[in-house]
Amino acid sequence: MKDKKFSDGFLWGGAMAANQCEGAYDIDGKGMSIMDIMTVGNSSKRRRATPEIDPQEYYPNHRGIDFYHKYKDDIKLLKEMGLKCFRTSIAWTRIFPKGDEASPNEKGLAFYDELIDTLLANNIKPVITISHYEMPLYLVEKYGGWKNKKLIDFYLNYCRVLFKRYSGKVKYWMTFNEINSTWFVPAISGVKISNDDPKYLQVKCQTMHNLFVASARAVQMGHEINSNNQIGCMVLTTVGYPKTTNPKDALAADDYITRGTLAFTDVHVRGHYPSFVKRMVQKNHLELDITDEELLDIQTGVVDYIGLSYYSSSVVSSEIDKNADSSIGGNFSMGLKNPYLKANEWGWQSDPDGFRLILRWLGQRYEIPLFVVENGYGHEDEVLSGHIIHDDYRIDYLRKHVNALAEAINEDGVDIIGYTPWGCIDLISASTGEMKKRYGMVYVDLDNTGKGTLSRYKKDSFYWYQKVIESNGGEL
Ligand code: BGP
Repeated sequence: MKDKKFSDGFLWGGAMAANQCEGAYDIDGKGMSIMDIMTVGNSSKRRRATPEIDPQEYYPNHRGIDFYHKYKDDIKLLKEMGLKCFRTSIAWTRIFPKGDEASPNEKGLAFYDELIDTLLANNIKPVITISHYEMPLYLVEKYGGWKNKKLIDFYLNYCRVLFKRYSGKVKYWMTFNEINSTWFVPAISGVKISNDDPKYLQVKCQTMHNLFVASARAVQMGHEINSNNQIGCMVLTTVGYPKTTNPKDALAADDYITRGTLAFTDVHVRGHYPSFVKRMVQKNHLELDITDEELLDIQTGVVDYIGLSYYSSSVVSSEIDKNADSSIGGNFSMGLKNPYLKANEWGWQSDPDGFRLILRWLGQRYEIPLFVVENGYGHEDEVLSGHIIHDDYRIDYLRKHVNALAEAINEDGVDIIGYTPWGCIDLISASTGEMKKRYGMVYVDLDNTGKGTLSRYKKDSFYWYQKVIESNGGEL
């Protein structure tokens, strides 16, 4: 690996999200966000959104890993690991508790003032996701979520506060975490509609359009407030391999990536809807509220870079597979098992070659910088006496993925500016609400039932990643 080179200034980092780490869900004026009412599903491993709060349920996000109170010590650990940057989100509901207020909550801002200043004092660049599944619950209850255009202005008010307040302190921003997740699960953007509703497609398309307009206007605003700002989109990526050499499977696999991911980056990067989306709207006679001014804004507010998450790949078939056992996991897009790959306990298949494919596809299609802002391996860890955690399975996953990253840069010529593995400190899993699905290089003493001291312990991967950063990817 000695010949694998990363540029000076490559942004080695780690990533977290406010709703999965901060806890302190109702203090200092914070309002309720949709993630605050996600409960751990009893019957399945997936979480579900409940309209009512049931006090009998355990709400892991309410406590998180108490990053809200422990961030100073946590940043010391990130510094010790050598991180150049740290990605987190700002909880919208700390700044605008209901979402539609005219002025922000100063106490909420004060927390992020200190967090950002502490990062900067430790030479760690903050990378900020403006919205990571944390929309105010009130905007769902009163306005019906992102299907309502009024949310565009509420979101822009929130963005204006952040861009002004952190101008010159935060350079890297992302408008919406995994914007394509709303296509798979509209509820993530506060839109309640069942998929057998005749209006399902129309409502989903309108919701996506509203998000695209909000994102494009935020990009323009961020550039106007500080021309040094680098503002990216963020998409969930995964590869779907054709199940057989049947050309129909190749078409299905192409649909999987094109309609599941590239349609979204196309809008963000090229500034217009791809032709197949326009055809879909026409063919289905969708009545969408789209103005010329909005289309112009989408065209003007193109992003500076593509932020992406990548965890696993799957297999796609043109036929409906009736064998339930063959389906595998992933947060939003599912697929079939791949006999060549190993999966973790949650069915996420490790595939570094798939990672390289994604980097090639995005790099070659758009020729703008990529920023890998999520990648990692969810696994239960065993703590041995002396708080030792031998997570060689995690190191193996990360090593192979960093290798793929190096190859995408050095062999394929893709411009990649940084890598922030997910959940660098263990946090609450987004899909399951569990604590045992750990990604961190730092262990947090907390179990699935909320018991634990919240102490932090360094895993073997901590020391491994420290060396990777120190050698700028030379030692893997
Ligand atoms: C992404 C989300 C993250 C994160 C990650 C891992 O989809 O952006 O918030 O949680 O997936 O997923 P999980 O926590 O469900 O294992």
